[in-house]
Amino acid sequence: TTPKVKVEFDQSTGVAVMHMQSPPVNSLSLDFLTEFCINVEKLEMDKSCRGLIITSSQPKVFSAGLDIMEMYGKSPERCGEFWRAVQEMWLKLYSSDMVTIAAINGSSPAGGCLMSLTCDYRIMADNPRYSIGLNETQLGIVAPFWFKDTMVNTVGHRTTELALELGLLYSPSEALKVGLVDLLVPEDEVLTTATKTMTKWLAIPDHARQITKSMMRKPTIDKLTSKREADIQNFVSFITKDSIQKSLRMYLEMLKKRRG
Ligand code: CO8
Repeated sequence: TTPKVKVEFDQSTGVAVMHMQSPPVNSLSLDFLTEFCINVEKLEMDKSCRGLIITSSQPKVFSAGLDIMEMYGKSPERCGEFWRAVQEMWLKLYSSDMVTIAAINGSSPAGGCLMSLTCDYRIMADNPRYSIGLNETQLGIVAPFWFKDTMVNTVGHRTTELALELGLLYSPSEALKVGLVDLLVPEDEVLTTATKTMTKWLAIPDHARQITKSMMRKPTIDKLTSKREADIQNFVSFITKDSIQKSLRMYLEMLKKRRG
């Protein structure tokens, strides 16, 4: 089977580009997350790799977020395994010593938005057809505390409160305005701009930058690490409720209808 992520590592610059290539929409399935984490871990352990750019090979979509099919009609055991993999992705990226830049070349709802929020910097394609945000409430589900914390750390409390309660999906210009992304560029310049930006970040001594990053993020990381099992239990009991399964079914039907 084709790999779901493709990594290009440039030895001369120390920068890796990770292309998500899981058709059609890079949804974060258990398989995807497992492969993704193995690749991040490999790069993390390779001391010659100092920067990671995450982008999508799929047209129009960065990542559609968590694979809804992993949360629909699955056993509690499987749901727990899935959730542990979601936590792992977040822990690995949010605590990475590498400079991480999200090159957001398409829509990025929910888990896709979370993935980009773990990065040090976000560059998005200036295309009004794309959107980004934590839209969980629109599916009748609730973004967990560490999704919320990551968002608060990026855009502040009030913006997060509005965004999460309403399940807001922002256009690129709105996202820039609230600070959800850092820079908008024309679609065909997203990756080149990410590479240029990376050069600036890598001019800062690694050690000083890494300690600073850790100082900013450690309390948020420790909070999940210390509550990891409880968070899994909480997810499993929430997602397997009949009422929540019904919400997900309705959302899936809405997605299908919208296509026509
Ligand atoms: N999971 C599974 N399948 C998906 C997903 C997804 N997240 N997103 C899209 N698909 C499927 C579609 O159903 C469709 O399938 P099919 O071809 O069989 O009809 C196919 O992918 C292509 O989708 P579209 O035709 O919609 O493609 P577009 O290019 O028009 O749009 C979008 C792409 C914008 C990504 C659009 O598909 C979309 O909005 N998807 C839904 C995204 C979403 O709401 N994701 C939220 C997932 S929940 C999450 O990430 C965090 C959950 C936290 C859980 C907390 C509980 C306690």
